[in-house]
Amino acid sequence: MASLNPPNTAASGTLICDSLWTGASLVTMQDGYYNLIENGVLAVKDGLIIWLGTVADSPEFDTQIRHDFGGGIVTPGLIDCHTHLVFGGDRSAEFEQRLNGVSYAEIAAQGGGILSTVNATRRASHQQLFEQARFRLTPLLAEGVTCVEIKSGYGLSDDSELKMLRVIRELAQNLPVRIKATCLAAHALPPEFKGRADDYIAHICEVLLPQVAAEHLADAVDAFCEHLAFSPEQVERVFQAAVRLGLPIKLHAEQLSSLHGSQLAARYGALSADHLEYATEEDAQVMAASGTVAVLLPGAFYLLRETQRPPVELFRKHGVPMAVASDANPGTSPALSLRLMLNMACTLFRMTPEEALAGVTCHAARALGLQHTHGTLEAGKVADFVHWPLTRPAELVYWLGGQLPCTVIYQGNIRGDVRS
Ligand code: DI6
Ligand code: FE
Repeated sequence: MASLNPPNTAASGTLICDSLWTGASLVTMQDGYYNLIENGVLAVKDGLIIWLGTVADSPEFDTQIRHDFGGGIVTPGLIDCHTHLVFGGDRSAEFEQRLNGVSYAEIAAQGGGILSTVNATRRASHQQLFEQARFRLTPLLAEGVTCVEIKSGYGLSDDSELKMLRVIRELAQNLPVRIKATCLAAHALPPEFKGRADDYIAHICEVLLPQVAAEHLADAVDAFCEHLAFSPEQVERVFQAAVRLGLPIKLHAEQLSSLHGSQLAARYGALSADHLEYATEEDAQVMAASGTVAVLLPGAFYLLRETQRPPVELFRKHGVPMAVASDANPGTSPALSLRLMLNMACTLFRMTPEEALAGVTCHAARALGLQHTHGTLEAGKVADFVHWPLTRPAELVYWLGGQLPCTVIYQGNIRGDVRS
């Protein structure tokens, strides 16, 4: 006979769970707002949140583990939805050159920039790339990141792009963090295809992407739509191939100039368009209509000493969800702190602390297609959450680095020292 009780409820009305978390305020981030539950209760079963609310509303719980936080706040696990964490070498020498007055475009034209990282990445072994990326992930994890996206795009040959994507998959298997892999083969023109950008695009569409899809090595496809990278027409061919293969799309758009790549991406139902310093009101309207997330990257803006801010007011006006990410990469954003990006999103881009926090939780989840399982504290979602020794959520954004979380709960369990 079918039970009259929901599956986790004993006959007495007691809720059966694996662990119960009490004694802190819950910053749920539901619908993009703090939606604070003071002195909250959070019940976890099978790695999912099965109940949350106030002490007053709590049912009886039958649980093995009771954890009293003794104060502080709890947020969803932080999500860094745009990174390039797998790469060989570093570009501190170029950083120095730029400070001596050489522009990013000039460095790229001299064969530096992205291509110098491509050379270093091609030379590096799978194991070297894995170890270096793990080393860079450590500080992100230490500050409460439970989900991260990592792009390829420094290989630019079949072997090297596949090597990068396999490294990303291996990181996902070995580290206590949810990792989404994105194929960014259309990041720059490889030297082998100099003067033949259309041929490289055709190669990506006809050879590389089908192989990536066949081996399930990527969760999305990205491209760099810019004068010094690929045109909207070329990007559209990549999108068509991605659609044929059933892969979601993302796009680096309007970072240095306005080519309306963000509109193109939105018309293809992209998960996100990223950077967007030069986005227009029409771009924002088309993105809003398709639910494409605007991923804002203050690290690259800061490092390039950009002066054109992304049109946050227009995204707000038209209801475009805004995410914030590190863009961690060796050239334009050697950023290994998402907390710092939160502060920079407010000081440089004029986002509010609540918007910035939504940008690394619920809207970041949406930018990865994970909005139904991640990004907020809600019953039914994965139990990724972070306990902070802070009194107000805005404190997370206000401090420039500093205080680390007390406890990170990943898939329902306390995450130990990520360095071991
Ligand atoms: N935009 C960026 O800021 C990075 N890639 C991109 O498409 C820069 C990557 C690099 O310079 O290595
Ligand atoms: Fe990027």
